[in-house]
This record gives sequence, structure tokens and C-alpha cells, in this order.
Amino acid sequence: MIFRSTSRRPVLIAGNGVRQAGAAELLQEFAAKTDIPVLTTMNAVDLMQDDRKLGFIGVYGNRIANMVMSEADLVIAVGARLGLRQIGNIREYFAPKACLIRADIDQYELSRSVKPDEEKHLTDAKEFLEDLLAEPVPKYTDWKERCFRARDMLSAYDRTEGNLCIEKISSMLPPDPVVAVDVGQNQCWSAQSFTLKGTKGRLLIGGGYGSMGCALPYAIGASIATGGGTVYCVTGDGGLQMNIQELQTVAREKLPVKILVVNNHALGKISEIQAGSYGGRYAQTTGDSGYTVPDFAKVAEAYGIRAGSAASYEELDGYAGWLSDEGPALVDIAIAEDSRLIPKVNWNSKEIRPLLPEKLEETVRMVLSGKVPVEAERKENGNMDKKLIRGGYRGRIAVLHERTYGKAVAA
Ligand SMILES: Cc1ncc(C[n+]2csc(CCOP(=O)(O)OP(=O)(O)O)c2C)c(N)n1
Ligand SMILES: [Mg+2]
Repeated sequence: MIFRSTSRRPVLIAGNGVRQAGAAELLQEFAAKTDIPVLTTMNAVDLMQDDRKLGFIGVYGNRIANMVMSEADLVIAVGARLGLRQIGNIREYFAPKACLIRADIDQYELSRSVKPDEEKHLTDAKEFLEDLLAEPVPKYTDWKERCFRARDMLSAYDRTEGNLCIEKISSMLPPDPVVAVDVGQNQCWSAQSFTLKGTKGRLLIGGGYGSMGCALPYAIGASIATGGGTVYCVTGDGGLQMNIQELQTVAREKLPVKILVVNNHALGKISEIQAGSYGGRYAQTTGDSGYTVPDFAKVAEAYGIRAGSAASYEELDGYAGWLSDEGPALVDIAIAEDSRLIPKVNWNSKEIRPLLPEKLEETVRMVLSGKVPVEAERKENGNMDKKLIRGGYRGRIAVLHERTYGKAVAA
């Protein structure tokens, strides 16, 4: 037996190894059969999308995913190497209440322990999931519902302009889209905020390789591999400038690659570090410190690609037709130079910054830990909302209130 039936709050973390092993469908089957919440790593975030999405764990992971991890009492990690970015630098803070079971095909990864008493399975992810599926695992519907309820309670938080831009793009894509993303803030916003419709969509992410400029070649490769299929390429302005010559390949091959430049006119991921850790001493990362960008629409047009600029992601509606037709296209979407990447699990601590309002944090944790019956929790939310509205959170909490109650009524 792999599963521990005494567990009350189990989760499964799926890494990209699940897809590599051809077990993406088995994963869906396992999730549907057991109702065990499935979290992912950043590279595997496309394995659990649509209304099944709780998000990915780790430093820039979705807040709800990291909060669920901290309440889980059993973590089964499959095809996820659990590297530093996923578990943080203080191992005791990683899933502090949980027993850990790891399944990995790479002996080297397993030779490194994440928890002293972890159980390791050197095995193929598909075989492991098949074995798990054959076991009499109880159904965890109540726990799963709590996780999703907590997710909905947090849905008004952690949405910077970058997240909103990705949400907008995401809402305009057809079911099961193929999306290639680049490196930097745009990558993390994409992993956090894409919600792909359907079960077969792909987010092609370079992950730990961190190779700026990968998105456009990924998109070209994916389009050719699917017989000239439509592929969406989400890239930063810096990344696009790394492989901009590939626009010629897109034009020559007439590939339906739709390039969406999330353009903060900055090497945002680095300027953010310079802001936070180097006292705002920017160097070659922002307009004023020696980094500049060309007019991408004009550049694309010079390559013979249809192109336009959007002063804000809200203007993307004007380009809806371009996103669904046969030809290549580029839309340069402006966002603020100082748009930030949140939330972030603080190094050396378990804090997720920015901190949530204290009462909300407490309520979400109580919902997850099962200490609050659903009815009491609704009441609690009502009280909390009133308090926070007085505290000046009106806009954000109003959304929270509506969503929490909207769900409750629908249920
Ligand atoms: C080839 C390469 N050079 C440098 C880096 C370091 N690096 C990581 S993110 C980043 C900035 C990316 O800027 P941009 O493409 O505009 O994306 P943003 O973070 O602004 O979304 C840099 C320089 C890298 N990952 N790869
Ligand atoms: Mg940028």
C-alpha cells in the first residue's frame, strides 16, 4: 500500500514527470476518483487547469497552493523533483504537518532528502499512479471543497497588472490552447494566472533553464509539430529581443503564431530585484537606467507580420479576430514599468508577502484545517467583510464577498 488511509488532508503534487511518463490522463482519473486536491509545480501547471486549478507551489506559487501545502497531512509528490524553488531554503517549513511520499524516476533526485522520514519510490510516474489507482483510496470530497472554498476567498488578492493582463489573454483563448511562455515576470504571471479551458491545453514553460527568448522558438516548434496549428506566444519585451530574428521564420512559414508581448519596457524580473534588494539602484533594466525597447509592432510589420499595439490589456478585445484566424500576428501590450510579481514566499521564513489581512488569513487557515464548519465560516466571512470594509478595503473585499456568497448560494 502506498496511500495512508489515516490521512485527513492529503494532496498530490504533480510535476512535469507526470506528463513525461504519459500519465496526464491517469492523473485526471486519480483526481476525479479520489477528490484528493492536486497541486502542481510551475513546469506542470498545465496538468490541472480550468475549474480544477488550485495552482502551483513554490516561491512565486499561487498563494492558495502554498497555503494548502502548509495544512496538508500527507503529500504525495509524483514526478516533481522538489527543488529549492519549490520547497524553499528551510525544509522544516515545507509541508510542516505532512508525511511525504515521493515518486521519481531519477535516483539522483531521490538521493537528496526533503524530509528526514520521507518515503521514496524509485519508479516511473505512470506505474506509480496506476498502483495508486488500484488501491482503495477513500474519497476526500469535503477536504477538496474546503480547498476550493479557500481559493475562492483569496480570488480577489494577488492580482497585479501583469496577472490581469494574463487573465485577459487567457479569457480570449479557445479551449485546449497551446501557449508558449518566456522567462521573467511574464513567465510567473502566466503560470499563476492562465486558466486554460478544457483538459488538454498546454503551457510550454522553460522552467528552471531560465532561457530568455525561448517562447518564440517554442511556439514555432509547437506550431510545426502540430501540422501548422495555432500557438500563442506570451513573451516579455526583453525575451523577444533575444530571438527576434525568428519573426522571419514565422512570416516565411506563414505559421499561425500569435505573439503577445507583455511589455513593461523593462527587464522586469531583474529590475524588481534591483528595487527590492539593491535599494532601487537600477542598472540596464529600465528606461532610465540603460534598457530600451523598439516599437515591436513596426518591427513585426517590417517582417511582414500583422501587428498592433495596445495601450492596456483592456484594449485586447480589439484584436480578438487576430487571435483566432489563420495568420501570424503580434500585439504589443503595454503594462506599467514597475508592475510587480506577487505573492512571494519569503526566503528564510514561511511568510507569504504581501501579508493578507490578519483576519482573512486566519479564516482561510481555519477553513483549510476544517476547524470551521461551512456555516460558521460563512458567518465569519460576513463579520470579517464588515470589519475590513471599515478598514478601507472596500473594493477588494466587495469582490471577495460577492464571490464567496455567490458560490455558497450556487452550492
Ligand atoms: C538569456 C538570458 N539572459 C539573462 C537572463 C536573466 N534574466 C532573467 S529574467 C530577465 C528579464 C526578463 O525581461 P523581460 O523579457 O522583459 O521579461 P519581464 O521580466 O519584464 O516580464 C533576465 C535578464 C536569462 N534568464 N536568460
Ligand atoms: Mg519586460
